[in-house]
Amino acid sequence: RLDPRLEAFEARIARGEKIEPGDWMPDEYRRQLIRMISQHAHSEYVGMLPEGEWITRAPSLRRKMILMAKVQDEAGHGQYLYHAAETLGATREDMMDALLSGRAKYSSIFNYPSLTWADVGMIGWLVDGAAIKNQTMLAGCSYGPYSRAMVRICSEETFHHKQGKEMILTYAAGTPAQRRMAQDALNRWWWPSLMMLGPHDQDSPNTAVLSRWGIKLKSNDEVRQEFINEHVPELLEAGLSIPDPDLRFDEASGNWIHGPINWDEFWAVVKGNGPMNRARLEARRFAHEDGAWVREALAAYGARSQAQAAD
Ligand code: FAQ
Repeated sequence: RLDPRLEAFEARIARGEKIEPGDWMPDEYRRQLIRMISQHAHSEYVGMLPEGEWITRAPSLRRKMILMAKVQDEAGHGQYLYHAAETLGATREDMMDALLSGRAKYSSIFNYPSLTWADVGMIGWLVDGAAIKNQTMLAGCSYGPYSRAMVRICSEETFHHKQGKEMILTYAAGTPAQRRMAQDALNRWWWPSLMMLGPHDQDSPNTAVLSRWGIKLKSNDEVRQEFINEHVPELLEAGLSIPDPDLRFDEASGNWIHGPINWDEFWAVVKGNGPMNRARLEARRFAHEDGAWVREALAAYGARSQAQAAD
């Protein structure tokens, strides 16, 4: 017989209720959420780096202001997500230690270099585009704090997506050099963007339990298909070509069908051997050490405020 607490928990999820921090939940539900939310937080945090590198080199003040706001948003998303993981009992120190020691995973996509200014636009269009598809689904997930964080994050990322698309559409209709730059960025970011949505469903060990408990409402392949169906026609409309010779439209299903994904490359990146894995972790370690005085000052201020309040 099922544990009655588990039955009640599953009945709540079936009714569409949100599970909140103090509520009873199976250990595996908690473990899966901490795994996913902390990986997601790390992704936002590391995700500041590929674009952040371009802030000082933005081609106009307007583009610089937009980029600064976007990178700052990613930092904010990391904060909401670390807090959401804390509601499940994870500590900030453990999560940070896991990231900086290389134990934790974060999204494969941020281990690719941003070689030209057009990469900033392509990250906004493709990477935010893929992230929004995945996160709109997660906004409906069964864990309250994660689902609410996703609502806010998705609305901010919608702006990120629009500015990236606007930038690439401008360059795709620009001078031959701008068009080449946009196409080159697409050539490099297309396949990693498909990979970022996770392995094919048959190779996705976590999907079954995540779906059972209403955390994942769509599978990796379903979200990837949605992403492709939205973005392929728009990229083609912009006059760009997609670096997939097997890509075709299937009339029967209404889907764009992609060619084989290089999963060996994906797993190499996930295991720490992508082009930028080492540089990304070094940059985060440096920032963490460089920011030690801020954490000390905040702790001292907190202790003094508490002591004053107690007087
Ligand atoms: N990279 O069983 P599954 C953003 C791992 S935010 C690295 O299918 P699951 C915003 C996976 O962890 C982007 N590892 O896993 C932004 C698992 O290993 P584990 C991040 C990956 O959880 C935009 C193993 O493979 N978004 O971009 C990846 O059911 C622009 C087996 O995989 C989120 O984190 C990957 N791409 O499905 C910021 C959203 N994919 O942990 C700046 C929340 C899979 O068992 C600029 N996460 N793995 O050792 C999710 O929705 C899910 O975790 C998936 C993976 C869909 C990513």
